[in-house]
Amino acid sequence: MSAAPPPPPSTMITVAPTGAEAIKADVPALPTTTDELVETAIRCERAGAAMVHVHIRDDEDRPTLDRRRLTDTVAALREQTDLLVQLSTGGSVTDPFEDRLRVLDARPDSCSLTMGTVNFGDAVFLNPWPFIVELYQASQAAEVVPEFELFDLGHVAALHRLLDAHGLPYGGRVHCDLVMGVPGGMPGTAAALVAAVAALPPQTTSWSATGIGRCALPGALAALSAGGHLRVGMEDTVSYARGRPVAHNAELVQRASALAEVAQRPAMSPAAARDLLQVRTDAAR
Ligand code: KMH
Ligand code: ZN
Repeated sequence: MSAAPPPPPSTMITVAPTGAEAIKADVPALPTTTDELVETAIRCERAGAAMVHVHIRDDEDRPTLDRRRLTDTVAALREQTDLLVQLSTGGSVTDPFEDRLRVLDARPDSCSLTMGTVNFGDAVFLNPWPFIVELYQASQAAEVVPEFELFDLGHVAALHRLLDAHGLPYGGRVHCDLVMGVPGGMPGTAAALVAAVAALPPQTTSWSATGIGRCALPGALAALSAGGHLRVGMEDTVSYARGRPVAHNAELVQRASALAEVAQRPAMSPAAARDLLQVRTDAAR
């Protein structure tokens, strides 16, 4: 176990605007079409986001990993914004491993890579070790920078094992996201965050935190105070405050930006985030 890296001078804000779980009919503000996603990305970039974590939907607003649609979405986001584009390889809990691996064919800057299986509400988010290794090696070959999604302390231990056995990611940086408050994963508390950060592998160069549901705000405050970056968005919470639905993802980014400013670690530009994560330069502007 190692000490956490020193607090960075600025904060990378990732927006996760859609996810695979919320249903458009229940949450009309959820961006599900490409046009809605691009409009969201533009507004979130203006509000301080540096990266967008993308799940796409089909014409009926259902989660999909359709390769053509993923490729077109990456292109549309690159054309209209400077944001780093991170594609989810988690998809939805029903997506087959084969489709999750093929996400890399869409050539994003970054991809999520979850470090273990976790109960996910009433479902199970499956990430067996052989799949983790295959996805990791595919990300190295495709020159896509992974963001290691850690839902539990066991996932932190699995990251030690992965890096020890298979070396550093493409680009040489190790960026983690602590996902806290999923029913089945670690709780969204400062104590859990501190324990997870203390257990991160020594190769870790940056980390962020994501609080699910009512853990969104406490998670962000704990992350800022412990030197982490932030992920916010309607994938993680559809409530801005008790009884007040999120009207637009940009509201959550604005709030994260304001908190980062108060913490004297203002929001980082996409260019600075490219440098932080060492994403491929042919994908950069
Ligand atoms: N939708 C969850 C089952 C990821 O994007 O990699 C998985 C998830 C994590 O959202
Ligand atoms: Zn996701």
